[in-house]
This record gives sequence, structure tokens and C-alpha cells, in this order.
Amino acid sequence: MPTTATAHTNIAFIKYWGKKDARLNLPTTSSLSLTLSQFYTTTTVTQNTDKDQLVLNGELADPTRIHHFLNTIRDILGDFPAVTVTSENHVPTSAGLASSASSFAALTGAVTREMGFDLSNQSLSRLARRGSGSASRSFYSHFAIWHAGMDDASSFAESLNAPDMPIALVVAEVSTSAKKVSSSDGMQRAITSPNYDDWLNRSATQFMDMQSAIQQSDIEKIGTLAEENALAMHALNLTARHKPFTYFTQETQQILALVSDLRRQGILAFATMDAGPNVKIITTLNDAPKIVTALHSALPYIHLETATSGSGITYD
Ligand code: 2P0
Repeated sequence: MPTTATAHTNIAFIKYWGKKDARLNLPTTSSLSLTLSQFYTTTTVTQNTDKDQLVLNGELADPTRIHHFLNTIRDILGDFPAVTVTSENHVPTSAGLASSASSFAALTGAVTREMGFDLSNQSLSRLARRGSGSASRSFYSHFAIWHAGMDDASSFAESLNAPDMPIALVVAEVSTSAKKVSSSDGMQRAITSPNYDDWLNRSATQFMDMQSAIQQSDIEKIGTLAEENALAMHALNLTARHKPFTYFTQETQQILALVSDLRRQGILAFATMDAGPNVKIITTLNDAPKIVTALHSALPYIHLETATSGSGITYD
């Protein structure tokens, strides 16, 4: 019997940007994210008698990365047969969101159930971390925190008990022809920044402050902290001693300027950016349409999506 799992993607408000152990995928900092309802991956795992295979959005795809990840799970839980992984990404590339978080979370959930393991979300989170760090946070609804930890056992994500709040995210897709720097490569460069120690200290404070802001449903404070954290992360890339770089394009900067203009007009709008030029604007359900209107009028060719808080992993 095949097993199907659905996991949503997440956006970090306090970022993971650096590894202290690349093999175990242990991060240098704890991170905190919001799970998004509109973007998700559904993955079905079926046992086969041949070799690990991947069918992605209806087409055979290169299974190398998932095969490596499945072997890591086999090493930890014990050997199991080859599988066919059939995955549908409802994370439109047009929205410019990374699908690795939802993909590795859904795969971890589906394959462990298919093989008869009944694991807690905390255990699943630890396994998924080995596939992609951000996937550790995609098992939970609403807000999740990933404790950096000091070893495999202590580095996992859990749900942050938080009040409901009218938070929304406007995702602005910025097209780019620039060669991409992968997250892993970007992190390796970023840790060579002379500002990296300062980042570690600031991130620890922001992580605590963010949790208080969430408990108070203070979306303005949440946004302020998230924007500060994201800009500091991107400043590390620019100030790396080894191969400095930036994910920002001119359009990224135009949108950042627009976001600060909107704030001056009294609209709740704060920007966060990940390993690419797209801007995600943290706002309220009430202000989201105003932001969409303003962005559309300033940059009419930019694709916009509005997202809200999503649910944790589910199984069919
Ligand atoms: C995050 N990002 O916290 C950070 C902020 C992007 C910018 O986690 O190397 O695919 O597979 O562990 O999780 C994206 O990187 O990296 C990411 P790996 P991952 O969301």
C-alpha cells in the first residue's frame, strides 16, 4: 500500500544561515518560521524491487539527492527496500519559493510511514533536517522553532504555541538571469564574513525577542525583527571574505524601498528575503491587498501571491 503525505513550505522570520556540522546539518543558530497554507508538496511513496526513483510533477527526475537522503534514513532506522517517490509540488516556481522544505518534510513523513515506523514529529524533524535544514520546520502549523542544538539528538524543530493572529505574507517574484548561489554554498561563504560573530549574537537576541512578539501577536514587532534579521543575513553575503556575493537585484532593492515607503504611509509592511532575489512582505490580512495594489502599480510585471498561515504535515 502506498503512503501519501502533504507538507507545507515555511518562511524563516529568524534565519538559518550557516552550518556548524555539514554532515549532520547542524545549524549555527536556532531559527523560527511561519508555515504557509498556499504552498505545499504532496508525496507518495511506493515500495519497488529495483532502485530509488523520483517522479516529480509527472516526470522522471534525477533521484541522486533523494537516494542519498533515503540512504541516510536507512542508516539510522535500518534498511528498507527501494522506493518510488512521486511528488507534486504546489510551490509555484513563479512564486519564487524554495520547495526543498516541503519536499523533504513530505518525503520523510511518507517514507517512514510506508516502512512501518510510527515516529513523532520531533523525530521526523530530525530526520528531515539531514535532507534540507529548513525541512525540519515544515511539520508544524503556524509558527515553528528549530533549536540549533549541539548534536543530532538535540537539533530538531517543534511547534511554537502561539495565539492566532491575522498575519499574511505577500510574495513578490523578481525574475533573474543571474547564476544562482545554492543555499549551502551561500552559507559557506557567509561564515567567512568578519561580521559573522556579531550575527550569531544578534540572532540569539532576535530569536528570543521574536518569540515574545509572537506571544503578544505584535505583527509590527514581528515584522521589524524579521526584516532586521533578513537584512543582516544578506549583509553577511556582501561582506564575505571568501567570494562575496548578493542575491539582491535592482528590483529587490526597488521593492525594499517601496516597503519602507508603505510603512511611512502607515501600512504594516516588512520585508524578508531568502536564497534568491524575491521579497516576501510580512503584513496583516487587512493591509495585504493595499500592498498588492501598490506593488502592482509600481512594478506591474511582477508576479504576486498572498499567503497565510498553514497547517502541519498530514497523511492520506
Ligand atoms: C532559512 N534558508 O532559514 C534559510 C534562510 C534560505 C535563507 O534554509 O543546505 O535548503 O539544504 O540545509 O534548508 C534554505 O536552505 O539548506 C534555507 P540546506 P536549505 O529558511
